[in-house]
Amino acid sequence: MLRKGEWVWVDSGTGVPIGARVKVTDTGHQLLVDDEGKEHKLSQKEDSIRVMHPTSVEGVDDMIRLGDLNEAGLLRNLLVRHRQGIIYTYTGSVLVAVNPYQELPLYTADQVRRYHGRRLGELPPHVFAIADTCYFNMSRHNRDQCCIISGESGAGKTESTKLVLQFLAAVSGQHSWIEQQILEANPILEAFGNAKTIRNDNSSRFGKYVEIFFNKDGVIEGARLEQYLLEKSRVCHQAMEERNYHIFYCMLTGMTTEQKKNLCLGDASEFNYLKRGDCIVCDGRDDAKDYTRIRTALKILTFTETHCWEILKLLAALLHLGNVSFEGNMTWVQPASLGVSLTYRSFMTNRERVSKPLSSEQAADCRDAFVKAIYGKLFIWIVGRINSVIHKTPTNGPKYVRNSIGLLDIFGFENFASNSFEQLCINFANEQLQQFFVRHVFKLEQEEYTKEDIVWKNITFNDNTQTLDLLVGKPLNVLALIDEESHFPKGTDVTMLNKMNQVHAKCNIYIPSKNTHDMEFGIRHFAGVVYYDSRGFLEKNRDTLSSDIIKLIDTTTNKLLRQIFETQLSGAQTDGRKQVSTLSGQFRQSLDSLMKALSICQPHFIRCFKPNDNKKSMCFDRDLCIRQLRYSGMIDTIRIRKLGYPIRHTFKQFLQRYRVLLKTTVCDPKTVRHYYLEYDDDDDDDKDDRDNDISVTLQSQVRGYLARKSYKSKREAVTVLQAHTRGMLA
Ligand code: AOV
Ligand code: MG
Repeated sequence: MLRKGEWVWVDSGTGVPIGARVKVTDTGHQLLVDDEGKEHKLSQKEDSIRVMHPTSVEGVDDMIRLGDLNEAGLLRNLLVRHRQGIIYTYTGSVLVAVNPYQELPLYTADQVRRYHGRRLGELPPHVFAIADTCYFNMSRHNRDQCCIISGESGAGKTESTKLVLQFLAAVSGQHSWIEQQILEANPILEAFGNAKTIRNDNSSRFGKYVEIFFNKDGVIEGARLEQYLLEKSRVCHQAMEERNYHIFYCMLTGMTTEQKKNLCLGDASEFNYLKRGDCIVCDGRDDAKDYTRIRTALKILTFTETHCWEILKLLAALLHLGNVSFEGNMTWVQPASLGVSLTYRSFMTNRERVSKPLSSEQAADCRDAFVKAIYGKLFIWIVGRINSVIHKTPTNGPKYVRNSIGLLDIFGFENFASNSFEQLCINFANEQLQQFFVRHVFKLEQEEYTKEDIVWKNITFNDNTQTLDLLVGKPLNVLALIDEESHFPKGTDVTMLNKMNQVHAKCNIYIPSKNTHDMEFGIRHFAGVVYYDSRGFLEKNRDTLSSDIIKLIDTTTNKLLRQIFETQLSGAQTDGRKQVSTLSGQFRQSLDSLMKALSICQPHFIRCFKPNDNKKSMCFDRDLCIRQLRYSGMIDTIRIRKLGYPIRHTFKQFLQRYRVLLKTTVCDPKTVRHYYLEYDDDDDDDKDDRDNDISVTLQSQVRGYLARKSYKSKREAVTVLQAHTRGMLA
């Protein structure tokens, strides 16, 4: 029989039970009101109702402590806290951060001081607590740390990254010029690499890994940026309600009339490349103000006036190119002109080089490829320049020690209505990170058991090895096949797809296309099945500029343009048909070195959650959150824990609960005290004590207790333990 006011779990119709409270109506009938305010009749479903564990009623700081250690429990814990305005929650040492979509007074200098030097779990969960743990572990153990920040678009990865960086800069406490330069790299990166999308007004369209270097005194002395896979297509095309990269709108509102006149620039609405999404202004952003901010940042990072002007000139050229249209039958006077390069394609026959005119459509594609290549190279060049300023290799000789904290802010798992080559690369990256995460959680769990002398056997965990094998592991894996076909002059998307279907037909992770007209194939990712449209794969993967365009660039006197294409130009001069590495090849390479770097660090994880799709505060979408709980690995974390020993008491709780089982002799406060002291003072003695089952269990509880809390000295530990045992057995 349920009592009035009691909390229970009821079926929500979505597979994940929802919390509900027993209410008694005026007529004396009982009914249930669930977390979303919906009323449920009691009578029919009583057998599907379970009483809620007290920890789920109010919510807990660490989800591991939930009595109801399941999806419903995790979900409700986030919900209850979200309603109280609490955005941070732990799952063990993993931080879950729910985007508040409002400014919270959580990040002041006072808060930095409050969290600095405290242990994880001592204070309410906070991104600063994770940052401080990184800093503490690095300084204490001289070990490199990394912080992996994940989540879907708009979940708060970039903001969290900035907060960790802000904290580290504050506690490393020098307010030096280099620190300032590292912080100022961000506005530049965001100007050139972020854009308004339907999911996020400031969406990063590239992945990044920032390593911050500290000297032996814990002072920041430099940093290094690595960027991954900028979305180049955005420069030429944007979906409805989306914008091109911020920098274009900023320069057009921020430059002086004089400067604009010089570059023949007007309003954003005059440029095809800026209005494809029918969205010129972005609510809540002030492009003119941002322009000033970007210029200041560029100055701090030692970009000269000339550099800046060259960049603006190049960006203006891209905008003008976007307004060029092509008609049939164009004739050109100059042979190596831009016009010829965009409207003709030359190729080698057996004997000679011939030129073929392109259709106006092909010419427009050629123009876009040119523009995308320039923007992509410009971005890489800017990152390189920033690195040359903030990343100084140590000059103090080989013995010089420095430690680092790496922050990974990378695109989350993607599954759209239509997925292409970019999604395959992004999801591949996420598979690798997922494996890294699950293995880490598994390892931690194992370490905990070893520490407590608990036998851990026969526990195997299914991770996503199979998917990774299909993608990059086994012979003729998916990425290898794509690469092979890209190098093959006659290869097309169709021949590539056929090969994949053939080779992987029997693999249950791969879903072949349905028939010969179907251009889609599917892959079972850890976060769900994604269907990829193979059209355009090879061209995107080849990522080459036509040799005509490279030749054209080689004729330019524009210094910046020559600089950003430096590698291509030098390559073109030596060997015209040199095999360039493919996009997926490059991506795999940089991902490999990222994984290598991560694997030698002690990792920390921040899982960012998006509470709803409308960028609204105080609105919690259950379905959206359960999906994120699943693919962020939170459910895996508890699954692993449940495979082992999910229930954990502190020593005190344990003793309170089981003291009745103790033999009276052991229960004598004096003996007990002596026993523990003995154990604590001399490890060799505990062999004798193992005769008694209960005392062995107790002993490992004591050890666990001592391990969990850390004390400054053994003396302190003993005193605390003494006080505890006395209190408990009194
Ligand atoms: P993302 O990096 O995860 O998305 P952002 O970090 O850009 O997401 O966050 C999106 C927006 O959410 C920000 O512009 C803020 O308005 C808001 N926000 C996030 N975290 C906080 C916070 N702690 N406090 C206040 N507001 C916050 V993407 O880059 O799109 O994957 O590609
Ligand atoms: Mg971002």
